[in-house]
Amino acid sequence: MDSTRLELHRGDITRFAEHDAATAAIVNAANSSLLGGGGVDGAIHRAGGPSILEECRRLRATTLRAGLPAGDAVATTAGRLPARWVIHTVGPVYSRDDDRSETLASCYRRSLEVARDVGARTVAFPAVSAGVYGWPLRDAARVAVHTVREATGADDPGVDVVTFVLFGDEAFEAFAAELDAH
Ligand code: AR6
Repeated sequence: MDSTRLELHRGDITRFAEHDAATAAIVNAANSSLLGGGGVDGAIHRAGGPSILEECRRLRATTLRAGLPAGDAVATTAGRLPARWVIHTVGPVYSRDDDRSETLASCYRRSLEVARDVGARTVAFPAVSAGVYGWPLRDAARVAVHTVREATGADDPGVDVVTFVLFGDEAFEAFAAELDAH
């Protein structure tokens, strides 16, 4: 098949609906507890309803007793969201002194692997780590676009469409510039 299409969308990821919700995954910028928070995480749990949190609690009681490490990803149901799965990933907290961009890249790679494992055809990403976790937008966009391009450029790209869903003009412009740059 053709390679994965990369798209941009401005808006709220909880309202972003793919044509076919039955094969759509939405990525959550979560924290290691998986038990909720602010930003995208809060919005996803509010809009998706309690079933997502229930499943996160089950994961914490079974396979993820120590929580989900930064750079990793795990899927749950999407509750009432217009998607079939939420893929929770944990971005690194930005640090000026310590280059954590490999961990940020891993969030995108692992989320795409999980998407492929569950059978998702489309994946919507927020700008992981670019909010509460303080990552400068332009650099967050660079890591996101570069990593997704690289991870989907192989013979078996796995998913058909990856959409970066950006909240606000600054984030949208940063991702648009990065996509145009290559
Ligand atoms: N749709 C799309 N993008 C959004 C939305 C939304 N509804 N809400 C915020 N953004 P953040 P992080 C943007 O803080 O930096 C939580 O408390 C936002 O403007 O959600 O990875 C978690 O529980 C920013 O560009 O995630 C963790 O503790 C981007 O999404 C922590 O925050 C990411 O911002 C994770 O911090």
